[in-house]
Amino acid sequence: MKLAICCLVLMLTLRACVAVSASLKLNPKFQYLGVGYNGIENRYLVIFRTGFTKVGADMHFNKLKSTMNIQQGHIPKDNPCASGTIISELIPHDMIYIISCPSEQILRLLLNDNDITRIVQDTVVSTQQCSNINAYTLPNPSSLYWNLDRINQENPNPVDGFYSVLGNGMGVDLYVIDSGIRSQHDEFTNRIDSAGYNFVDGNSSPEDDMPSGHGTLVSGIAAGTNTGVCKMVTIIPFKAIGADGTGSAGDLIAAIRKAIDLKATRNRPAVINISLGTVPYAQLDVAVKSAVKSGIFVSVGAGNFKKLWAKQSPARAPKAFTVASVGKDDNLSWFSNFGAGVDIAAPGEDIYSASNACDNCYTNGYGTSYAAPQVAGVAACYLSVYPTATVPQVEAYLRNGSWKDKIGNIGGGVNPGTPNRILRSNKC
Ligand SMILES: [Ca+2]
Ligand SMILES: [Ca+2]
Repeated sequence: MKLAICCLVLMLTLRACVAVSASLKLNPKFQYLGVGYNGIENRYLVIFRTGFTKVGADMHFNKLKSTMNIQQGHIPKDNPCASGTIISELIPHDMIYIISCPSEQILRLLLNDNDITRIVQDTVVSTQQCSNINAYTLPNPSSLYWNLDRINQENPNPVDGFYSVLGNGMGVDLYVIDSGIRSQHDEFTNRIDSAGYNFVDGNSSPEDDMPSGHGTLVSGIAAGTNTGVCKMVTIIPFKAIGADGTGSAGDLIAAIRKAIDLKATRNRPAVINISLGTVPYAQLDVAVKSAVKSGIFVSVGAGNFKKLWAKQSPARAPKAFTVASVGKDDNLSWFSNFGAGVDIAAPGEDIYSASNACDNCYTNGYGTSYAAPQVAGVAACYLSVYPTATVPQVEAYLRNGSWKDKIGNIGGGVNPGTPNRILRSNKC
């Protein structure tokens, strides 16, 4: 019984519109939009040949009006077939017009007209929708997650308890080159890839044994399920810092080179986060340049010495995306490096994230180390929506989409040259 009612409804619907025959759809001058193209039924653009004149178009219209009894004027958006066939005025620059509700006979007549090159079904135009934005209600108390709360909204106060980000990170690799990771922590369940490596000890177990858990904190900020910016990205931990909190430029370079190799074999979009620094060191800058050349976006903390970005590597590397720190008032942090080589700023004070003390332990930290992974997270999430984006495209997305002119203590000789941009997570 239900089936019968359904068929009756379908028949009534079909009778209300003018069907287009299969043979007409095969006409090379006729472009009927297929499934998925949002074509508008009974509405077509008629395109005159190049060089056709407005006088010729008027003669064409007069012929249609007199011989086919077609009206010319405005085509109503709703129920256009209620008024029979209507043609619009000429759109002179493009030498096209719109026809609504033509019969098959009229369409064939137009297709046989040598002054008409093509008839294309009209298509629905809609406003730009942010269909790839993922929205999250922050856990209680949301004040712990102030950084996530801030970067999805224009102003820092008041934050609203919600976080949102373009993309989710699925299919993207995030290389965290740091002190390793507490791999069993709740924030990372099923998202740490076995390609991780320990460059300090030369084995494939990059567990975080540094007392402050720097790498675990950084990973949780970029990618933690609750504390992270990009919640479904794949984490590849590269341990280049030992338990004493130091490592070598050589190990850091080796880690960057391994990420480049893995990017090529895994063939997935990739981001590197480096929340580490050393003296200006050309070989390290070259390695970053190679990573960017291979298509990897590289986010680097600007450093915490209240000095120019150029005083350390790899923050000074031109190809690095160098991240300064701001606090809850949007001011550049008292410790943050600054200057024209900074690409963007992100929250870097009192940032809550996973601790390596236990599988459900948390802690918080201050430093550009904790600002950079937020940028890495936004970049990784963006790449999950646009997996073929180049590094310059990711950089342009971050720069152009940023919250601009929010940092109060820039300009007038204060923190000279620093661009006034704060990371935005939900630009689409
Ligand atoms: Ca918010
Ligand atoms: Ca840069």
